[in-house]
Amino acid sequence: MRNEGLINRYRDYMPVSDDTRIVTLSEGSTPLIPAYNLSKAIHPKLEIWLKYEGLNPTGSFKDRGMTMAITKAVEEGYKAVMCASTGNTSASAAAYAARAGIRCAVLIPEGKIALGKLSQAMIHGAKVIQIRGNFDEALTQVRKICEHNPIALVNSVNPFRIEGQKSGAFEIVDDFEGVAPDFQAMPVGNAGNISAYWKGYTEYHAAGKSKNRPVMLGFQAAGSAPIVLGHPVEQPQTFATAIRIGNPASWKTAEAARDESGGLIDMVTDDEIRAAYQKLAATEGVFCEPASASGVAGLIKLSAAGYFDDKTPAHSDKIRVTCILTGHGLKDPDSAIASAEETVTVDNDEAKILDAIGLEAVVA
Ligand code: AN7
Repeated sequence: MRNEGLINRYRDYMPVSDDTRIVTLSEGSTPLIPAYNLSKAIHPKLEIWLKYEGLNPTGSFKDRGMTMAITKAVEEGYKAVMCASTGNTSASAAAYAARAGIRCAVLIPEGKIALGKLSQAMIHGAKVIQIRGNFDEALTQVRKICEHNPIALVNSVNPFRIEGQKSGAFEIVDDFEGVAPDFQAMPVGNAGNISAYWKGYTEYHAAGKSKNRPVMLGFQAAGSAPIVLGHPVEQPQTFATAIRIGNPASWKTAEAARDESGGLIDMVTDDEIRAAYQKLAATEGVFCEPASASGVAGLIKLSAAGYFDDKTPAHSDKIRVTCILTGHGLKDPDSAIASAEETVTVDNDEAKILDAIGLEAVVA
């Protein structure tokens, strides 16, 4: 069946009417991939599933929120939208605004967004403005501008973004035929997505569509971990630029998701994120961007600390965990190249090529 987008798929749960003109790029319905090798490597009881959000139309989960936010902006008569972004929101806003035929301006921290994301915002025709400042400062500025001008704010402080993004939880429960996973691990940046997933799981549970709700495990980068530290971080740092955020807008709702689910929000170092990023690509064939690997990095950290040892559920001998891989690896080719073995260059000669391959080691 053709994918008509997540608003149509989950219409009963979305704030639209029969008259709403839906702006969609056939987002959502992304694959849920079993991670056999990772599961085995991390903990004998874990059954890890990867929700590959990089396969959304602009390569990240942001499209779930953006189809809803742009649909409503058009319905409300806006001719322009604006956002602050660490990259993916700007790429998604630019694409959906282009499709809707409205204007888009994005404010990004100068030099701190991945190349693929920048190229997307540019080619979709957004006005791309780099500021000398970080994401948090950009968001403060955009909120002010949108308050005083006829421009719709499409960051996740826009409640329609959360409505769209909650569909990720519906899809997971539908894939598992009416049960939520025992745990869900995911990155936390501005904290909209963990809030949205919890809302989705909660609504589906209340509607009788899901037997249970998962324990939510959120992970910030250690250099950008305001929720873990309990205070904003003025100069957030991490190579996972998507989550280089020091003062998350959805801080309170993320804490509520954590506490109501009996979960936690912890931090992982850049080294831990990089190791998980490489492992996903090299042992599962799944290429996500660095920030997206922080959920897997978190699972590795928790497992090593014995967190899962007493968590086997009564209904199964396995602990089922979903990891939300929020963005595609191609978003950030620089990080991939910097994290992988260097290429080699040799003459076009069979013996030299075999030597470079190290054939004996390969076929042994
Ligand atoms: C790949 O694009 O904030 O906790 O401006 O791009 O909902 O913020 C991106 C965030 C995780 C964190 N993974 O999600 C932006 C932006 C990826 C991301 C997050 C982001 P939230």
